Amino acid sequence: MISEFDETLSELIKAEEARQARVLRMIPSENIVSDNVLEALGSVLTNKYSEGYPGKRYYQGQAVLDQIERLAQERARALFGAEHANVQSYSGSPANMAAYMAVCQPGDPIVGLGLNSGGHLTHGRNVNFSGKLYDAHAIEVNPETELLDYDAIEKMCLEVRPKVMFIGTTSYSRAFDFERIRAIADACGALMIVDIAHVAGLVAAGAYPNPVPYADIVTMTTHKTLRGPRGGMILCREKLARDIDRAVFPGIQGGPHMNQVAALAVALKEAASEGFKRYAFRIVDNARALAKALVDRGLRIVSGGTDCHLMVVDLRAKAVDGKTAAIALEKAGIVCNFNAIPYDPNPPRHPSGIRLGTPCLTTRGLVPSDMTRVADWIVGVLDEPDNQARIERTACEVAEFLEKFPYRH
Ligand code: DSN
Repeated sequence: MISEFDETLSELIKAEEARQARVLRMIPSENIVSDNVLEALGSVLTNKYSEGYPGKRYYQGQAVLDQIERLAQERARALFGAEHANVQSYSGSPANMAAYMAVCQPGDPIVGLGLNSGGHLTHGRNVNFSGKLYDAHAIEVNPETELLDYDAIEKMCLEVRPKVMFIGTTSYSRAFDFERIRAIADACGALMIVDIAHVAGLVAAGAYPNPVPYADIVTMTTHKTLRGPRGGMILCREKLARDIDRAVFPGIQGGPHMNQVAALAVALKEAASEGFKRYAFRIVDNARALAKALVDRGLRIVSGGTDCHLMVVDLRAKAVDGKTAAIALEKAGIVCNFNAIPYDPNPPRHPSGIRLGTPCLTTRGLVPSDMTRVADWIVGVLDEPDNQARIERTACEVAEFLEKFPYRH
């Protein structure tokens, strides 16, 4: 027991669990895993090396681990309707790196969503391997609508002739038109890779469009809306299976973390349940209810709303920048990100927005009718970010409110 062996660390873990339980966790990329997922993560599977793939390993002693990895692969294929699944990626960035490595050479042209338009560092940002190794071109949302303009994307892709279109979001809150993206990819001779890290659980449940029928490769993290362990996963068509597998191992990684693979198998079983479907739809209902409540209280949601679990809120009407707001909100028991808005006039360290998400709140058990209360707390803090008495009162109210929602399941 850690509590007997290392009191210092034990107290720190307990303190973090208590912190997570007493605040509204609204960072959209976070969630709360089930105790079953935690149990698999903490199992003896962490003791074993398994470089290679089931039936083709470089270490002996794989009889059980081969079965575990095959189980995760089968569940992944069934859940998303994919031809092939690689479940070994350590997380989302290595999964994306493997997707590029499987089909691109350094210097190849690629297109991906710009960071302020909702993309991720690995979608071609200049400070990331994807922007350094490849000739990256950023897709930006329309400045008026803040939506993707598929005609403009097609025009750009016909000029750039990318090897891959790398489509995905960390803060674009609207559904992608995957059929249209496939048509653009075909028109310009590109491969279509979709990163569903944020929305994987929603896709699995049918609460968000599934790109698998259209895309050549689909990557994801497994710990966001999918509610699994921290990790990554890649789905692809059979004809790319060998290239993807070789890119993951030996291309990028050594031995897979088999405790993580087993925990993913647990999460995939959970995600195939009827209860998870209801949960995923409730995440979206909660996000829509929250967006409406914030708009009713005078805030602007980038792009006008949400089709998923997250939204970026433009704070310029409140005369508080995103970072100042995020710090004040955390003190009030509401934890979120500061985030740029598209074409943000303010610098990245003090951007104009915050990013809010509903996965953790939904996992706790909050429903759409709770969102007006959440919005009242948020807007109260944004109105008076320097009012310490109000902030402290809000933190107490939030903690008291959350006592009736269990943290561990
Ligand atoms: N860190 C993730 C997020 O917060 O969106 C992306 O990798």
